[in-house]
Amino acid sequence: MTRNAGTGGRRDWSRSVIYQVYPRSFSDSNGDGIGDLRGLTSRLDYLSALGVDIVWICPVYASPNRDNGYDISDYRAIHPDFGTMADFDAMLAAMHARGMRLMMDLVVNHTSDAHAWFEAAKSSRDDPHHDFYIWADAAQGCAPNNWEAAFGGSAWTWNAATREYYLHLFSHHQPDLNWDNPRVRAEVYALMRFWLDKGVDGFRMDVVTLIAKPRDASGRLPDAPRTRAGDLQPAFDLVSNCPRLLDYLGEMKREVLDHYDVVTVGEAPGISPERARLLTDARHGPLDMLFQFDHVDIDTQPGRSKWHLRAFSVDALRDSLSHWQAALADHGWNSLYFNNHDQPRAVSRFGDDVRWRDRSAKMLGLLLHGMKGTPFVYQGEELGMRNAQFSDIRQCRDVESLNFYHDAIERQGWNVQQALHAIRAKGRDNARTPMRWNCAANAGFSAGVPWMEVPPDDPDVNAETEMADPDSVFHFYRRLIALRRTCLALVEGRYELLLPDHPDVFAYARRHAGADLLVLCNMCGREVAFAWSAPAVVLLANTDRTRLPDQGDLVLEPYEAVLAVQVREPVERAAAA
Ligand code: TEU
Ligand code: CA
Repeated sequence: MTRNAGTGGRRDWSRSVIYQVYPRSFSDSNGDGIGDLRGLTSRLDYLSALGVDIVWICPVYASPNRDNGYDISDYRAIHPDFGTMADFDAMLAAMHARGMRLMMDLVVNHTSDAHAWFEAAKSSRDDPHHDFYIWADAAQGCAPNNWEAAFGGSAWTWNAATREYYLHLFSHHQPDLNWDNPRVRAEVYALMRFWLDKGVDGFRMDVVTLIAKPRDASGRLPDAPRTRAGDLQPAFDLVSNCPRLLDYLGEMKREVLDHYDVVTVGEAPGISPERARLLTDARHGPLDMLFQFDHVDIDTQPGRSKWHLRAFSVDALRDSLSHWQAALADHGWNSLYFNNHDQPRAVSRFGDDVRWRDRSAKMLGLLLHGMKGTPFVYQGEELGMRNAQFSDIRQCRDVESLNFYHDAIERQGWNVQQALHAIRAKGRDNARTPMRWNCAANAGFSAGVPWMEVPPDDPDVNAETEMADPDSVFHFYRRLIALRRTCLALVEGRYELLLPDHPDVFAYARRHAGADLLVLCNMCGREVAFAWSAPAVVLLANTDRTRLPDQGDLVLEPYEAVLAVQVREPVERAAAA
């Protein structure tokens, strides 16, 4: 996985499929109800069977867990909940022994307010660590600007000891680091080298596009534009397009990334396709790929917070994903995801998790893995795990949902059911219920009381049952992942949208010298018929279809998904008939 910096070559990870583990909810080895590193290590054969080769683990560093580990108090220590550094080393060795690579979560836009740097910084304006963070005087007795925090309230909190505000784009327990300070950058590069020297193979960089803050001529952080709905977006759009971001990531590339075999994915809320192409251009870009957010905002009312729901439409999803396929077609590289620890389960969001759970989960997998980019599979997605159906706020653990619930009811006039309805649809806890391993108590996740309830889901939605069923979502994902290893058209084929106006079918081709692949996905629970005239042989489908007709109507079953190779020559046509 050597960086081909400057050659324009695509690293070998472009055939990889990356599996995301939320360690707290993956597998508990010691019965304390919390997933841990030994538990994860015990499940590596399962990941090998699925066929993934890079594993991204969410943060396992020392943390007060105000945001479940995205508030780090010591970057070089393992949180005791997850085990010891020896457990980490054993897990890494076990992954490498299976030909797997480990991607760690690098959270350096902010630290925990319990980090020694912040403990010192907040004590005095003269402390050597004071300018590791972003401070500003009050403006007419109020916060320095109108930025709001992603978890509610102002992005500024008053610090009495130094009589000034500090910035936190997330919770007030997560003070933003001052990347304008070269000492901060040097500390980050040193901690990156610490993990890379231990053999870590990659980084997922948490909100990396937010690290550089825009300042006006007077050095002030300017107000963010208010949206027409009046719901001020966190200043993500303003911040993520700050010019100095390219300087800082370019320095990180020169100082660290170019000296190791490392794969990087930057989490990029607010990023534009143009800047994404710049950041991930294999010829000179500092990062290998990015997580953009456009397609996971399509069911949010424009300009409002994610809790203001809007019906999902195939048009919106197709436009969003096709736009990014086109934007990064020649330079830059897409990550491909529907699920992660911050998003509701896609089968509940874009499929039908009651009547067509199995088939719509497979359809969404094929829709995503058929595209150009690197697919990410989030734990349980390969089983068709769905949202948790929370009925009481006490079932939730996420700071974002808890803050929203209380603010909506106490300040915005929502009632309990309205707030719970929004949390059932968009709450991050939907993705954080324990992984389902078997039919035993707690789905085999823990012998103790899990930190989050295991929803009373379908008893057959679990790894053991699905590994024994060749027609399961698990084996469908396994076949999808295997195809990416052998089918060059899937890796390099040019994306071409088909049926651009169909209200229910998302269809596209992947044009390649070796073969033209066709992906057809019916994204609704009804049969759909449309004219079709491209004979093809089916490679993979979530039904028993084997061919596509060379003329006449094609009828897709509810949530049917097909990956096929288009038949090109007359002689092939005859064979396919
Ligand atoms: O998420 C950044 C981010 O944009 C999320 O806040 C997302 O927009 C929101 O959760 C959608 O509901 C990263 C991590 O993935 C997230 O878990 C952390 O809470 C956040 O950064 C702060 O580190
Ligand atoms: Ca445990």
